[in-house]
Amino acid sequence: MRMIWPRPADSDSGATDLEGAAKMKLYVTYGSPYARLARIMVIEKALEDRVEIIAAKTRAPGSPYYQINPSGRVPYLVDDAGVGMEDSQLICAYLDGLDGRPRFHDASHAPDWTYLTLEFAARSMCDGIAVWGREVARPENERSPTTLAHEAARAQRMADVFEQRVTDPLMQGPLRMAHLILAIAVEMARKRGLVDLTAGRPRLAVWMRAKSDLPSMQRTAPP
Ligand SMILES: N[C@@H](CCC(=O)N[C@@H](CS)C(=O)NCC(=O)O)C(=O)O
Repeated sequence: MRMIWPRPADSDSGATDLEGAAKMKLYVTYGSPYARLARIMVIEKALEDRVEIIAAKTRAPGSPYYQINPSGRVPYLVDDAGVGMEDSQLICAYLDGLDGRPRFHDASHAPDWTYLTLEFAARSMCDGIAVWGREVARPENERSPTTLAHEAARAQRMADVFEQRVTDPLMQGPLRMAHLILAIAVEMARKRGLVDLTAGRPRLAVWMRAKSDLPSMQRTAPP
């Protein structure tokens, strides 16, 4: 995969591994759930020697990070050829496919719509909780109670959906993106003080315990 995006100015001075090959660079913030997905992928795919994790300064006027990724968002991956790409969905698929044996993504050309509906429902839930987290991080007088209530209610409805769906074999089998996204969404809701979405949802609670115990989840837990 090659994306058309200007190479960052510092791509020639990148860190190198023992063989002298340029390392990929993954720009993150440690509180970002989307960056966490990419960090989990680095661990799950044993890419830690090939990917340097770099903390980016986001949401800061004039941040030097904007020279690297003009959108200013994380995660952002600069591959070993200096080509940059953004969005957790793209970056996770790219990292997962590097060894030609993707585990978290379907390598076949026939989409599994049943699975994908679960993945995108989890992504929708995660997006809503991220909006809630951003809103609550604003100064109190800038927060929108309407947005907070809207996202809090969405999170509850989606948790109800997954209370029903986590027993589906697609949510029980080997780890896939849908599992990672749902797990980081539920953890984010609890960690940021929205709510423990597993409370009163016994199936989701059991499912979450197993996911939270994964080494890649533990090692990427937000501060
Ligand atoms: N759809 C994107 C969302 C990325 C995103 O929203 N990242 C947030 C952090 S959670 C960010 O970088 N915000 C900084 C900004 O908006 O300037 C993805 O999946 O990577």
